[in-house]
Amino acid sequence: MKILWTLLYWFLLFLNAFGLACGRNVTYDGRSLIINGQHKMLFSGSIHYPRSTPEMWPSLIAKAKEGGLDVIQTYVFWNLHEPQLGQYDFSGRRDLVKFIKEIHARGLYACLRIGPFIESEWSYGGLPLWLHDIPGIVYRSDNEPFKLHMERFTKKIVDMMKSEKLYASQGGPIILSQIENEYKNVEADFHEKGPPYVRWAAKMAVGLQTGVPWIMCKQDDAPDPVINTCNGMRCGQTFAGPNSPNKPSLWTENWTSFYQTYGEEPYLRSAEDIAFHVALFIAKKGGSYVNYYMYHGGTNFGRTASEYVITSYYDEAPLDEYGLIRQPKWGHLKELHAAIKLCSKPLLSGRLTNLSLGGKQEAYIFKGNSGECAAFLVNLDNKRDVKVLFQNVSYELPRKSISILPDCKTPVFNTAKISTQYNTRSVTSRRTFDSIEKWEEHKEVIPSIHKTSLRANSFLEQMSTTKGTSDYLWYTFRFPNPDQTAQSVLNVHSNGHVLQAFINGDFVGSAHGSHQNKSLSLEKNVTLRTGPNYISLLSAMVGLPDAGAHLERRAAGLTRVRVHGKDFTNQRWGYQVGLLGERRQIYTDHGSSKIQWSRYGSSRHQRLTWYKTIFDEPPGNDPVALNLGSMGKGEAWVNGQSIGRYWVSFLTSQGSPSQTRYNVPRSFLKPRENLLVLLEEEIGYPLGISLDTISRTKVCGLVSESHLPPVCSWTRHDQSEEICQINSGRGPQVQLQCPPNTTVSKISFASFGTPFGDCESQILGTCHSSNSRATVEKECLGKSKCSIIVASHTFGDDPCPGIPKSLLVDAQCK
Ligand SMILES: *[C@@H]1O[C@H](CO)[C@@H](O)[C@H](O)[C@H]1NC(C)=O
Ligand SMILES: *[C@@H]1O[C@H](CO)[C@@H](O)[C@H](O)[C@H]1NC(C)=O
Ligand SMILES: *[C@@H]1O[C@H](CO)[C@@H](O)[C@H](O)[C@H]1NC(C)=O
Ligand SMILES: *[C@@H]1O[C@H](CO)[C@@H](O)[C@H](O)[C@H]1NC(C)=O
Ligand SMILES: *[C@@H]1O[C@H](CO)[C@@H](O)[C@H](O)[C@H]1NC(C)=O
Ligand SMILES: *[C@@H]1O[C@H](CO)[C@@H](O)[C@H](O)[C@H]1NC(C)=O
Ligand SMILES: *[C@H]1O[C@H](CO)[C@@H](O)[C@H](O)[C@H]1NC(C)=O
Repeated sequence: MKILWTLLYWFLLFLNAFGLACGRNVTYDGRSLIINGQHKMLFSGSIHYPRSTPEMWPSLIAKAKEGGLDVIQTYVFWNLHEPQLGQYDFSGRRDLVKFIKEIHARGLYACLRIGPFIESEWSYGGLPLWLHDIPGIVYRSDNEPFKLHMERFTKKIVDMMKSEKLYASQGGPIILSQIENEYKNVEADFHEKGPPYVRWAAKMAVGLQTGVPWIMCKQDDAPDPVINTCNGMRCGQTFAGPNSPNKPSLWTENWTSFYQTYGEEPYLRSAEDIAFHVALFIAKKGGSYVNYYMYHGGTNFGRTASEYVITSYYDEAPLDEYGLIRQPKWGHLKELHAAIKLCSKPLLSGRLTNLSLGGKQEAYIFKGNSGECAAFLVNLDNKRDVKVLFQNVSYELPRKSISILPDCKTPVFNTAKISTQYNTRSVTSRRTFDSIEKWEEHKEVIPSIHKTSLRANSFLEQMSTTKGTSDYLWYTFRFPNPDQTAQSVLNVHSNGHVLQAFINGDFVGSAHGSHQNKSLSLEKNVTLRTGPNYISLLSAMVGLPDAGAHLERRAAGLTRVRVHGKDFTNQRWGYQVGLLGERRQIYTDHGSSKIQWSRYGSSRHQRLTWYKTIFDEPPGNDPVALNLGSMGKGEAWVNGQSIGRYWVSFLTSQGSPSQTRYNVPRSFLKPRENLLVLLEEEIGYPLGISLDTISRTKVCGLVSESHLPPVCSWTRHDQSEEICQINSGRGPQVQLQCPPNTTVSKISFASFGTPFGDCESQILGTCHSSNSRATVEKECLGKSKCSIIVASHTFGDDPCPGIPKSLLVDAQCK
């Protein structure tokens, strides 16, 4: 008998060691995903591993977890992993396995969106450009060459995840994977080749036997057992629902903002609006999975951004480009998650009923079998705050808001009432480069036709000529002065994106398109000389296309050139792929040392100049950014690593650049003598560049007496988990929290009464408690966090009885 027990013990140990015993069965039904037999309400956030650095991953994931997320979602970036057919790269920022393991280490789940077409404002939508050269290929269609490579890469990734035991079925964190991406947007363009491709993709994916469900987003005909999911801003209103009663409602992209292109202002989506639509999706559509796209956007390093997309990606997300917590977005969503988690039981097992509470007011009630009850009270009226009666109790509902009642009685959260703190980004200039001794320059040679070796008799298409190795393609031509007149007209048309024209080495004009209209034309009066004239046209791309059907048919570069009315399009042009500085890797230590650099300003300014300087790392841990506000357009490298394209001269309708600060991750830096190299395409002023550090040390709270108290008081449940208990009794509070390792050093403003303003600017109102500042200082100065109950008794007595009051506090952390 004893031997039997011993054997059993060893057997169990063996199972455990191989991860079999802890494998989790992931299935689903009409209500939700089911993990290990349990229905789940899951909040998820997109964080794309190559848009930050491995050094940033642990803290990003930890902040996501603290913000109440259960799942981290990422795309897989095919062209990053297989830059050449069969040559794979999973190093550094490309280390997908390390990223997934980091998610696992923090106790979160992962959703792997393999695609492998991903769009994602990523160069070529993630497809490797070498696909273009495969004969007969049609991307994303029932096309054998494409399917062959798509299957090969998908299998490569799935096998990699399997061999590292990363699927939940193997004890790992991956609970979902995605095949294709928003295909319904383009399916009609593929006519009869579309539907069989969808069926093939689903079958191929399911055949890979991951043990976890597959999803297709925005694909209402996703074949069983693949789940169709919603992407968008307002799935609570727009989602037609799963295509089978046995599939749950999942929202895979809840856009927290929107990507930004050059010439555009950032898209601001308020925390209140996001929270409203998430709560509506859960209440009205029975949603059980919501993913924020993006939770952290990060940086499009190098040339990875797609057409006209700026280098900073979704900076407005709950974690900003630098990974700093953006308030109140992060905190308001954290409270929303906590409030919804308090409703988990009735939400996941209860029955849904609804009732009207007025013209534009509705209640959604979830009732469980053992008496659990949760309610969502919705005011769809955008203009009016209302009072509603629900189960004989009166509730105030601000305009366009949802109150969450985890017991059908007590509202713990309202989507329009922010009780979490605000914070703003502070920028400190750490280094300037304002003396000419600090800079050296190197002028790129403007090639004329006898310096180029590639020839063709009609215009070459840009992407298929550069093969994506450079943004730049030179078109060069030589012609005799047509009729001896000095004045002439140059006329150029291009499919995009940016054109610079030189005649006999002199700049004559430039033009660019935009995200809305990529094509451009240039018409310039030019002076010709007698004898041969040399025309050099530089066509630059600002990212490869990433969206729409038939990417393989897209064209960029020049389409027509006329001089003096005569068409020179179908003549023998010479080409140079890329710039000489790029070819010599002038931006690396090694490449730079082999270049003849000149003193800054040693000759007249020229378009296309390389600049070089060195700098020491700023002290501390705050994120670092380069302010390139004095430059025009180009690319910047720090110690050989590209921090991305910049384009400061393309102004928005408000007259400002779309982006002036460019993220320099600390991990790119060494303590001393970092090499900074810039390629300026236009005329820039490097002496105006500064190196800044970024912090969010200014915090602010604005809470009224009628606010709800914070959703949770967190109590330690066991060693690892904190649980949220409904906060009772203590009333509304202003809660301030400083960034790690800092404390409140100054109260810049404090008023309990009727202060005017918000966290940008503050003025005292007619009602003001003279004890406001002293009370707040006593509670907060020198502390890393503090909370003040918003009620008269906190401040001694009531400064204006009968008048609704609030507390506005603005503080500085140090
Ligand atoms: C997973 O769960 C489903 C449904 O509950 C069940 O039918 C199946 O046998 C389970 N599979 C494993 C491997 O436990
Ligand atoms: C309430 O439920 C009924 C019956 O299920 C449905 O027809 C109606 O559209 C729902 N109303 C709202 C506002 O969702
Ligand atoms: C509401 O009040 C009415 C009459 O006062 C009573 O009959 C009813 O049971 C109450 N309903 C609830 C849900 O308390
Ligand atoms: C796009 O720009 C080109 C060149 O400036 C112009 O000819 C064309 O009409 C524009 N197209 C649209 C749709 O605005
Ligand atoms: C070129 O010069 C002519 C005559 O001086 C003038 O009318 C025309 O507007 C000019 N065109 C451009 C594009 O500058
Ligand atoms: C906070 O200070 C500790 C101890 O000095 C240090 O180890 C840690 O890295 C600091 N954290 C941050 C976020 O700066
Ligand atoms: C996604 O979240 C935002 C808030 O971040 C919200 O405004 C939006 O409506 C949500 N999208 C959907 C489809 O619910």
